[in-house]
Amino acid sequence: MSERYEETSKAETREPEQEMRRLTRRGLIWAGISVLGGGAALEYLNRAPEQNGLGWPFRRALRVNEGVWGGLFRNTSHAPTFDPSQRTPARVNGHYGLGAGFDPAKWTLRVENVRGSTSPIVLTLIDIKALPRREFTAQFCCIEGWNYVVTWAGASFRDFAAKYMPPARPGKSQSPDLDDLSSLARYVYMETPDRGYYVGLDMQSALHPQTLLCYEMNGEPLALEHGAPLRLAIPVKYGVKNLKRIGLIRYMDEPPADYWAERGYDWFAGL
Ligand SMILES: Nc1nc2c(c(=O)[nH]1)N[C@H]1C(S)=C(S)[C@@H](COP(=O)(O)O)O[C@H]1N2
Ligand SMILES: [Mo]
Repeated sequence: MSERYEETSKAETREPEQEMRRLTRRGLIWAGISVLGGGAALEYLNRAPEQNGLGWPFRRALRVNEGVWGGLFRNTSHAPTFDPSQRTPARVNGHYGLGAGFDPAKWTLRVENVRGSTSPIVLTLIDIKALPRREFTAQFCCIEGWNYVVTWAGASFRDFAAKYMPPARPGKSQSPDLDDLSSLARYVYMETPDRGYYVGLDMQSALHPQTLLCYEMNGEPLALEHGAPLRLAIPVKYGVKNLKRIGLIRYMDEPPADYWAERGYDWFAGL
């Protein structure tokens, strides 16, 4: 049974206020870059000394954006969705944490800090597939500048979190309401079974209705190179956050480690 994602053509129906917010967000990115002004600046950027692998003016723009994006981002704005006929050929990128010698048949998912549970929970794909199946077609964007349009299917992280609840934030009541973000642990950390790749997510983005624990891609079971048996599909973030081969999900209140943030990229990595 397929519960199709019903938010098609959000672009046309967007509220003016949302549209404004989106434009503001875009504007801030470009403002950050254009402060330096024009082509000469671009050439300068290319020659700027590297700091964590990025020229420092980029680092600085990213740091500013990180600050404003979290505040501007709302769960009410969706990544645009497409008709499956608009799919474009998928690419494979990023093999960290996807070493050989992995047996998807023996895979389990470990979940730490679930509310009301004193020890980690161990799940299988059967548990994930027991949650409602969600499917939608969206653009997948790598920060390297390429993208593809892809149909994802899986369980929404939101449904997962409703069953395996994040803990209450220290000092807050045990409200079962996932919309009451201020009462929940702030972050979600995910890593591959071998810990070779890992991402940190803000709780709001994790609970975004389009964030999927994904086991199908373009109508087929997920291929190993795309993260079988379970990957994250989070279209409100750049590709880097779409962790392939999830081995662990950990609710956290401290900012989690993040593979590419440690190497100079924006921790938030929102689109
Ligand atoms: N385990 C793992 N997941 C990963 C990566 C990786 O190196 N290892 N790379 C990320 C990046 S940068 C991109 S663009 C996407 C690419 O996903 P795809 O190969 O399914 O297109 O995977 C993301 N998830
Ligand atoms: Mo990427």
